Amino acid sequence: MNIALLLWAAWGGMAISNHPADAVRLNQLGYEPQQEKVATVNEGEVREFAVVDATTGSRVLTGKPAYTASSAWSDKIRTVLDFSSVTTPGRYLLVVNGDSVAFEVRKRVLAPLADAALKSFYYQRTATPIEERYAGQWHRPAGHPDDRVLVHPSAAGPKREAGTVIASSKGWYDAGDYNKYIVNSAFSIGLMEAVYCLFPDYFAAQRVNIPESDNHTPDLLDEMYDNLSWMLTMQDPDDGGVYHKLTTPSFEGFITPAECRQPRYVVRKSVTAALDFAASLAKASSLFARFEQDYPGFARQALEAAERAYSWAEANPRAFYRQEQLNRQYQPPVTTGTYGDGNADDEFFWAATELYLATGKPAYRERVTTCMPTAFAPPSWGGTAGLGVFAWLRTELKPTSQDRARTTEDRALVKTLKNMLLDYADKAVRGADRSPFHAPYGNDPKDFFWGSLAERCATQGSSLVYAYLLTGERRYLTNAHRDMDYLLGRNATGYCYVTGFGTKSPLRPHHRLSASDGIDAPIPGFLVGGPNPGQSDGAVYPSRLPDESYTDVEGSYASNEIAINWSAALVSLASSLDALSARH
Ligand code: 9MR
Ligand code: 9MR
Repeated sequence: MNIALLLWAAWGGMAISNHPADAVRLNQLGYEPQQEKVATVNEGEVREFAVVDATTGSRVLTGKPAYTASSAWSDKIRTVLDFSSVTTPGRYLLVVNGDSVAFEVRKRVLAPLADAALKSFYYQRTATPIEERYAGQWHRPAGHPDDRVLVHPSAAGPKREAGTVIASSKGWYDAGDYNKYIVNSAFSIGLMEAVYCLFPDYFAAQRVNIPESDNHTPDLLDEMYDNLSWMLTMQDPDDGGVYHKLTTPSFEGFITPAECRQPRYVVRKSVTAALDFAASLAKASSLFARFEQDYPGFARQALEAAERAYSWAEANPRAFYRQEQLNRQYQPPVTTGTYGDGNADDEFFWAATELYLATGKPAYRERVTTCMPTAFAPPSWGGTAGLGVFAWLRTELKPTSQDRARTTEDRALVKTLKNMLLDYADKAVRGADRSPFHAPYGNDPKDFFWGSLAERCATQGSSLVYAYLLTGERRYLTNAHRDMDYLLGRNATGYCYVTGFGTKSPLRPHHRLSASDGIDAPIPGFLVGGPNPGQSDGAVYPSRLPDESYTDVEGSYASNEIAINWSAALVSLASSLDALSARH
């Protein structure tokens, strides 16, 4: 029977209208059997819907809408359908107003996404050839070797004069561009270290087919090592300070790495770079201690480097990265990404926390007290306090002999931070189940900005996972899944925002590697930045509404770029949800 006939039969002979084909918005990857299953009809009145078994054609459910909800910034009224009672694994069609959308119910439905999110880092590796047996059609020669990098005048010191040539190989390209920035690199590592600590067994079992997959170390740590080993080269051996970035003076064009000709520089040491470096390497030191076999000496080296960077930051607390100011003083001017930040309290909190947990030294503990956050916010590259909170919470959730939070004061601190996080979580989930897309994310215009799908939606989901683990209350986990549903298609544009996944996903991301490789399909597994009403890139957008300010064109770096911190946020949420579903 053809599909139209089948639907017609299933719907009881009702005429199929010429409704826009993507009116029905749902998670395009599918649903776990026990998970809440909800779709949003983007327009039109809905009286009834049906779920049909896609193989047999038999109707398994007839339902009425759960509720309608109007947008906070437009006159659009959406209708929400709940078909959670469909729990038998299989393929189905959701039929509504003559439209039909396929969906799947499957165990471990997020596993391929979690794997691909991690694998996306492999594709971003700069200095190793990306081989066909790991990368399939996206194989390519090694990119920038960075074995001859110049010390920029802004970074010169008595022992390393301007123009000194250093080696600073390996690590990941930051994003759609070809530069490497310590702040974002270390932050990305930090997010992944945090999720690793929650689910070590999950990551021990994960294989994503990278060159190191057969060694004794989990792939997640292997992948992080490529970047950590680069980070170590960004420390000035003379004073322990850390260069803010390794960059060309201006952004390269949309060419392959091999075609790039601009010189590359290490630029200015900064306090935020030093602290993010210290925090992520202190934690790496305790994680890699168990894998000496594959990475001999690294754990010790990482901790030493972390402590030196931290001391430098203590001595230079006002050394913020200010690119415009530097460009008035030094040649050549540098116009690439800034990761600028004029407040290092949150970086101090994260770094002092990880160094205290790694060493037990009282000086770090004292510093923690002086730069405590007053409220919880999901972590982002410019606001790292949340990573410090996650670190303290893991001492309660996953106590290990390596973490030294044992004193009464430490326990009291953990309790305070736990309450902060739960306070945030309760506010976040309020109203989600009456909202247009049935998610905690996306109901406030402030939810949409450069990179917000990762920096507001995915990290909110991960924060709700902590709330769930701390309390056992399922509503937090349900809401974390709802944020994932938003990312994967139940949203105002109908995009599944991860390259290579779902039925409608970004095809032209702002990504030099994808754009220059001669392959139509973008490299898979990347979460794009997403709707950004700033629209600051001169691209043509279909709408000015906050949640529809997205355009799948190469020129849209404000809405359609990819980036390692966004990939890390996807690794965090997808792996957490997949790990928890494997437990049920
Ligand atoms: O490609 C660059 C992207 O990685 C950055 O996020 C973005 C903002 O800093 O800038 C992009 O580069 C653009 C530059 O700023 C202006 N000229 C066009 C460049 C993109 O083709
Ligand atoms: O993620 C960054 C975002 O928060 C900023 O608003 C934006 C503009 O400064 O820059 C983003 O980071 C870009 C970085 O500067 C250069 N590489 C690409 C990053 C993602 O767009």
